[in-house]
Amino acid sequence: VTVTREMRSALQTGELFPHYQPKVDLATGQIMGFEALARWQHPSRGLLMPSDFATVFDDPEIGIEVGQTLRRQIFADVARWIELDLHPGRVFLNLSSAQFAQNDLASVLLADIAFVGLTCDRIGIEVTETVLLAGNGNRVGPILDALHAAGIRIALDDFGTGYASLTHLKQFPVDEIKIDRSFVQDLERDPDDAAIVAAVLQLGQSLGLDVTAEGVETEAQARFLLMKGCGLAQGYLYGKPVRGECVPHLLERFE
Ligand code: G
Ligand code: G
Ligand code: NA
Ligand code: MN
Repeated sequence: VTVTREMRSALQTGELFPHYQPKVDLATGQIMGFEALARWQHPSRGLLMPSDFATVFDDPEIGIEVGQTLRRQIFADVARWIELDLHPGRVFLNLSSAQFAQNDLASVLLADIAFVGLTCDRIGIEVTETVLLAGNGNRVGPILDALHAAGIRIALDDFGTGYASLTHLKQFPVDEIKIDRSFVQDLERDPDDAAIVAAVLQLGQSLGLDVTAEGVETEAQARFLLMKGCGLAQGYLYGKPVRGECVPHLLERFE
């Protein structure tokens, strides 16, 4: 309750904003895009991470407004980078379950993209399996279908950690799966994790899906992933999430 009330004022004062973490092509190290991750510059508690305020994303009262505030900043940032002649690739935002309670989520999201002059080939969304399972009166499928048809790519986040059902990959217009960092972390020591990662990569290949490995921190992990055919990676080895202001500098290093 308190965090909801505090977030209401945070939305007015601009304390909630995105950071961006690069997604790279494992083979070349080139930046292929970013994931936008929420941060809250709290007036007394400092910079908060999503784990400190995760409840607001799914709060039925405020989740929709939180999502709107973040996505408008994200779209404006991406439009600015393109204006600067930079090539940010595709930028993914996370959608929460509460946001799918909004009937017209697809059309307002597409309108926000168009408002800043962006096209959908610049944008992707990430949803977890929990979001797919929540269903929201079967709104999730049609909304994802509409976004996908418009050219937005759909990534399934934290793959393998939830009530994973392979049916989701058939039932929803998924373009990409993201291997949760809990599987990547111990890749070198835990043969079970190594086997799971290899199996997910094979599944991705068979179904024609992009696969991103999350939480890549070491060269050894990167080598294993590359050897098993993983295309994309995200993690501290390539870059921590940074403020939007830092992204042009990051991109210029790679141009
Ligand atoms: O930034 P960090 O790695 O701590 O993020 C932790 C989790 O919070 C991630 O799983 C991410 O998907 C989620 N998250 C980050 N930003 C957002 C957001 O804007 N909306 C939603 N729904 N989840 C987010
Ligand atoms: O929930 P999601 O998987 O989208 O969130 C990613 C979270 O993981 C963020 O909080 C981000 O800051 C964190 N993160 C990103 N890269 C790494 C990494 O290489 N190692 C660790 N330990 N955490 C990471
Ligand atoms: Na995510
Ligand atoms: Mn993730």
